[in-house]
Amino acid sequence: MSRDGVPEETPERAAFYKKIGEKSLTPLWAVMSSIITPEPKSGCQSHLWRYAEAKDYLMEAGALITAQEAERRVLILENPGMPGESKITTSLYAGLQLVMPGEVAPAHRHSQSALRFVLDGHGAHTAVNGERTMMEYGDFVITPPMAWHDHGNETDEPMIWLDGLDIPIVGFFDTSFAEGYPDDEQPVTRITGDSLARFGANMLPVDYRHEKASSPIFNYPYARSRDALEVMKQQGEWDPCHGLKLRYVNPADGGFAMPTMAQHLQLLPKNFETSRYRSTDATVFVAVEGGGRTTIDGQTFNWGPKDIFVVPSWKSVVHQVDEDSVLFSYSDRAAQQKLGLWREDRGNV
Ligand code: 1HN
Repeated sequence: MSRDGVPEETPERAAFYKKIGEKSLTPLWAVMSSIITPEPKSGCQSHLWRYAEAKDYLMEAGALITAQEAERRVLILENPGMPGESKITTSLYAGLQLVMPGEVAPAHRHSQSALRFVLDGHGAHTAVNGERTMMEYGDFVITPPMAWHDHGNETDEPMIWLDGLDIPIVGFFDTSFAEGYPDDEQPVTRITGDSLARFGANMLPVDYRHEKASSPIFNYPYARSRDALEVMKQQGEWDPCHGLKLRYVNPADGGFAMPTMAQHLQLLPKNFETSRYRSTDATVFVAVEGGGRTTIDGQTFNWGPKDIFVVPSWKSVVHQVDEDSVLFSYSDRAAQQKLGLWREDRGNV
């Protein structure tokens, strides 16, 4: 046995591997230690994207191509450890999308789930299944699998948000379907605010039967989530690893808002330092308010509002903040928990 756990390759063995290779057969013992690792071993690297810098490039893209021509004018946040793969983590995609005043990103649908987290502008809309929602800073908006969706900006300011999709997961299962809508925009058939009224008031329509895998709410307004954290803050019960951390839920079943992706919003009070924490769900963080630094596996990243950073699977994380700070995050925890794969390590706290 050589040092990497792979049995030595003798000339006889090499000849044998070559011979059976022609028959689409290959020896497990030559690859076993690289496919079954004692701990997660990922190509995903820790990385931070400074929003101001990315926004400058996105605005430059705004002058190069219209939303109409691009279908979606997006700069992908591509993990430097996996170039060319359109991935921010092994299982997830992230991008920054720009919709200029007067533009429409045409209606389409696909089997990938999408989330939006609003970063710039206010009052542009996204339409999902016949209902429009106006988007404001920090709003978390979902597009369920195979739901028609289009975006439009009738304001006089550019609108920018972070897109998070489960593209690599859907690709892994070879289950991608997509189609365009015959018109740029789908007909508006429901009033704005309808889904939040029906499902977002701690109540459900009397005969509602929950059959879909995604939440019936498609905009979780930041104002509401932020207020909840502010009230909880007064109680002063801090989790050592997370500060105050809330999970976005599907109100119909208490599960995650989306079938594959989990989202959270957390508040870390001024001068808080979290305890070392790691979990198997590689996580994308967006700084919403405040400022501080996050140390991932010994490497420190300073961040301020709108900066985006990624923590790979099973790497330890410590956040330190200089002022009250809010972080939005998303990961594939929803999928991992359904499959019985998710693990965390809180140290001893
Ligand atoms: C998509 O549908 C949107 O609807 C954004 O805004 C990004 C990336 C890949 C595939 C579909 C959107 C996307 C996407």
